[in-house]
Amino acid sequence: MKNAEAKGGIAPLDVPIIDIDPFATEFLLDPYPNHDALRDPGPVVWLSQYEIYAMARFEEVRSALLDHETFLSGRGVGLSDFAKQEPWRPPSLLLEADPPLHERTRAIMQSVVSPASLKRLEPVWKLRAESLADDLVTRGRFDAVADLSEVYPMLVFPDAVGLMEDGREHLLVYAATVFNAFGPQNDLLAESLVAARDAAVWVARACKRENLCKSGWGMGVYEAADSGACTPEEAERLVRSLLSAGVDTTVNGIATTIHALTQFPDQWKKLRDNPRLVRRAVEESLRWDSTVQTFFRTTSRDVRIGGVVIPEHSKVLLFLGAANRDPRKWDRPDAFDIARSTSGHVGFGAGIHQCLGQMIARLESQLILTALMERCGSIKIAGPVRRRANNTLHAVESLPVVVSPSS
Ligand code: OVV
Repeated sequence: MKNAEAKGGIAPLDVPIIDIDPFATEFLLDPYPNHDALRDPGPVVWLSQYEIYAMARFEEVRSALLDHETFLSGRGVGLSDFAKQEPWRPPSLLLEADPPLHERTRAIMQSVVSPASLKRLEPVWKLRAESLADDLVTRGRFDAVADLSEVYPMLVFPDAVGLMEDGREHLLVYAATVFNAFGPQNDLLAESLVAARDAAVWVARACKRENLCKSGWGMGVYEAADSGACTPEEAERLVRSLLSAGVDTTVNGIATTIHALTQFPDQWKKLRDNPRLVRRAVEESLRWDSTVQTFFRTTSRDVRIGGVVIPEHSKVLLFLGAANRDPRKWDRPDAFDIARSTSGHVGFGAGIHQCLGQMIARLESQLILTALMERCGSIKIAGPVRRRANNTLHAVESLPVVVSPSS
């Protein structure tokens, strides 16, 4: 056994045994060639490397996400079982919580990150997208990660939360570690934890009330505490959720959308011919190359799936990215097609834990993509595309592109 934290027990008799390591670097860099081997043997498989159950078909993944009473989040949504192992940081009160706690914290966050607050922010976010796109088109050649996808969310999100100015660059390092920490204790996590030491200190400071602007989502959470919805300590940890989940996700989501459009020039053309497809393009990108590839749950009871019983207290790895390309669900699953219906995709999860920030993510993606598409006739890969291995995110490190101004 590779990992001390994954004491899943001996291989069950009735479940296909798979020896693929979904947290090996090659897998993380390019998960797709492995997905058939995880989906085809059965609705539930056993990953011998970690001694855990896994599901990679759309139906079962979605059903598990919807059944939060059987598939718990409170024992962690990573490999580590919080009932057996101390988490690397105090658990998220949102992501790593079950009802009734989750109902209370989710309601607080939903009242703070409201559609109305986003509507107020949209005009400024649009201007910032347009000004960035102007610069990039003038340059003609740029890195769609370093110069675009890592830039735009940082131009809008930290201000919306109301974060202090100094040290915001720590956000990306911190988030990469948060997402690495859902995987096993591999080299990737070890290196990430070392790299993020200063970032974790900064994030802890940034979440404090005295370091947040008066208006902003962060202070909004503290105001909820003032009215009795939670304690000030809970508010601090809920602000941490915004910082953990709100940056690296959109950074990689935007990079992935652009990557997809460079690989499918006909789709770029289709989008330029019909800009109203931008919403669908963003959604299809999440389906076709899901930013969050995996999350775990822990079973609260014996649960029968297909012909097999997953015993209670089992960690189960859910392959969201594989579900979103399951041929049992999707026609031509590997084709990036911005005109298709992506209804039901699990790129934002499903059920009570479904992405709280999905409206933020969609707005950022749509605004920057629209600004870019209005200015660029073509966008082409202009150098080696590099992936960044992460235990949870399908991340892009470098995406050199050349754009031509629209005629
Ligand atoms: C969805 C998500 C990812 C990472 C961290 C958190 C949430 C959090 O709540 O801290």
